[in-house]
Amino acid sequence: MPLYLGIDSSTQSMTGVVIDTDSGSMIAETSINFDEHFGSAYGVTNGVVDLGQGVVHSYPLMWIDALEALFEALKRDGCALGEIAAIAGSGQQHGTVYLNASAADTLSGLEPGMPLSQQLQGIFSRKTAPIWMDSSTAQQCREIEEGVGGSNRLLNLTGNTAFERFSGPQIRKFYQDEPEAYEQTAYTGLVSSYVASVLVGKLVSVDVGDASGTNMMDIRSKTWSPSALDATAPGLSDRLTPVTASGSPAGTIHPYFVAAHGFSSDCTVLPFSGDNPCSLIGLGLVESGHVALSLGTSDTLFACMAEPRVSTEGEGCVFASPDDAHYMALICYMNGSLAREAVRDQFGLDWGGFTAALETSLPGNDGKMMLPFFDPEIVPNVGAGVVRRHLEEEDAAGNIRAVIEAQAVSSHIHSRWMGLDITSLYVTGGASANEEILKVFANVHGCPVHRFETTNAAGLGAAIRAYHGHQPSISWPDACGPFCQPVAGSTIQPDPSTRSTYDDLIEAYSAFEREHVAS
Ligand code: XUL
Repeated sequence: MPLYLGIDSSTQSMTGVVIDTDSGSMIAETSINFDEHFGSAYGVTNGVVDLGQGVVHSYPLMWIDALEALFEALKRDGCALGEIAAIAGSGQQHGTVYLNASAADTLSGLEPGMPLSQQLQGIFSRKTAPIWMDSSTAQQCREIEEGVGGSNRLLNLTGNTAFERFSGPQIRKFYQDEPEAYEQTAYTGLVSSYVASVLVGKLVSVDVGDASGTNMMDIRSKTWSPSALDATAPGLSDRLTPVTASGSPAGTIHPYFVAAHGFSSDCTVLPFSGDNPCSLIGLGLVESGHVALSLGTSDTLFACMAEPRVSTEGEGCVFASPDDAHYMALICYMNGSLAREAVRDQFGLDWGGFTAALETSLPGNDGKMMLPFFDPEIVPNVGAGVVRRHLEEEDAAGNIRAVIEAQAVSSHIHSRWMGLDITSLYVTGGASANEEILKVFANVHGCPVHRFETTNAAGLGAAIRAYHGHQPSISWPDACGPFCQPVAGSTIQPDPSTRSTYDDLIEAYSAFEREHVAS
């Protein structure tokens, strides 16, 4: 019975997902919450330390304490770690870890009998790691863009303009603020490559999926871009190992884990990737045109693309897929549930009343429309409070349909840069339980919508990556198949009779948005 382990090293916890590929089932899912286990030892809240002025860091040593606690918890839950054939992982994206020249020897010489964190404490040239929540690097973003010849050059080169949370700007800031510590840095890695390095006992390269979130990888050649590295910090290429394919094994697990936790000495470790790229696999989005939409506090749309197309409007991010063939496009709308709840509350309704209002109103809403930007919006880029109504403010059913149609039409318009023929839409998140909402998305996109229930797509995606990495002759659709099925009976087909209504609405809404949102 081969088992595969996916480890999700996320912002607030370390989670293990174990799959059994004979039965096609997930047999364990266990999580170690950082605050609960290590809040007082490391002084973290929600897994991070907020150092003020946008500086948000975490502790690489804490992640390793959590890794050991996770293995013990999995064993307590009855999981036979010795039967795990391969491990892959997922890490919160963008965070950077800085190691000194002693790291390589310490990693290879790990001894059982002493906790890992005690053995590893001397390997850092910086004790903390800035993570994706750090927003203190605006200046470095501008400098990196200028350094490569402008933001469009960086976008076309790396797939993304400079974002404050991305790794390159974090590295540049470290080099500028702490030049001596930067000098002591022999290896710069990401959360993903760092955790994999500890498991293998050697410095593991950053994979293509997570390297895409650094502003430093050439998105087409999938290698570090010399000009982006030069614009980031001097001598940086000496502090990185080459980008690796996600599917090429990093090595076998270090004997420490065999002795201390009972792993098999044959257990293969694949490179870890970013959590969003792993979620792409965990939702089974392994063919171009497969798109997922997560309807949560914010709504996130992500898609599998054949080519690394970029958004010149700065509407999204592009990452290489860990299937080593496709690309991932990701866009995030701030006004997800927030907008749905604002309109529901305006009319004093519960979700039942909201749904009834959707049921009784007609597709196309008799031409009534709304721009529902109650909070600042990323897609399109507008400040807070841009709520424009082309309808009566007190028309409950009209407002409710208008907010859902605005969200569905916006997801259609603002995903055009991906150049995809959207053939299916997988919807997850709280609001995906609402069939009336899903009908609107199916009709606007003109494709079937399936509901997906997932608690940890990133961890599951990592486990599937471990399976595929260990048995590469299996196709990706076959590897994902048993684990990535929509909820039985949840598929909603588009209603062809609404096509022309929604074609008209797409036109009208685009014009309405252009009129009120300055580009
Ligand atoms: C993506 C991003 C976050 C982190 C969270 O660009 O910053 O989703 O990956 O873990």
